[in-house]
Amino acid sequence: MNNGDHYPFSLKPLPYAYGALEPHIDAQTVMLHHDKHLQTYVENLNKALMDYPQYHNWSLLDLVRHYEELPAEIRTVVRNNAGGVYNHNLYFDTMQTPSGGKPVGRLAQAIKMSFGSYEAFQKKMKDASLEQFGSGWAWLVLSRTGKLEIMSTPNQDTPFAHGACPITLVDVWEHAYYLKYQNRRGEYIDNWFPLIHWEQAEVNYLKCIKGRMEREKR
Ligand code: MN3
Repeated sequence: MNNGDHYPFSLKPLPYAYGALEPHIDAQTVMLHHDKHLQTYVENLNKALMDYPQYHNWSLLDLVRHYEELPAEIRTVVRNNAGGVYNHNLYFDTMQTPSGGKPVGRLAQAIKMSFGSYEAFQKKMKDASLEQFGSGWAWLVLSRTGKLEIMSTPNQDTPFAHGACPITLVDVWEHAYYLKYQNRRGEYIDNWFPLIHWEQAEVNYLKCIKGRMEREKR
């Protein structure tokens, strides 16, 4: 049985309607981003793995974290496309209808402790988004040393390569915002903050902490 988390991968449905993120992100952008861009990553990942049955039981996370163990001829294409699928699934899942919500639970405390305030977190996140040259992502992560950090990655790379665990993320590829914001990436980031699904981010955070504790026990 394929629970969807190994080859052949399929497009994870959007957890909301295309228009759910309006007016911050328009329905057409969400539709193209999910149904076309993400679909292409899914298809290219499956194509890359097709002739390598020994990896057909690897989960998406296995592929994202351990692509370096793959044969050289598919390493880069899996790095880009498994990363593309993983990053977009997390991105779409960690947004919701604009609520103006703020961080909750233990994550709220950790943000306050690490950055001083929610506003200081926003500034750092926006800076990282603007400083990422070309295509990539900005992330709130739990670092290797167990601290909250902001980072950016190019292309479809993930924080796992740096020993960090993702909590929330924003897509700064132009396809994520160009229709509505053209070259104004900063304005898009400002409009992304009210979309953050903080309850989901808290779930991601607690999962990161648990994973870290389990690794330390070993
Ligand atoms: Mn994208």
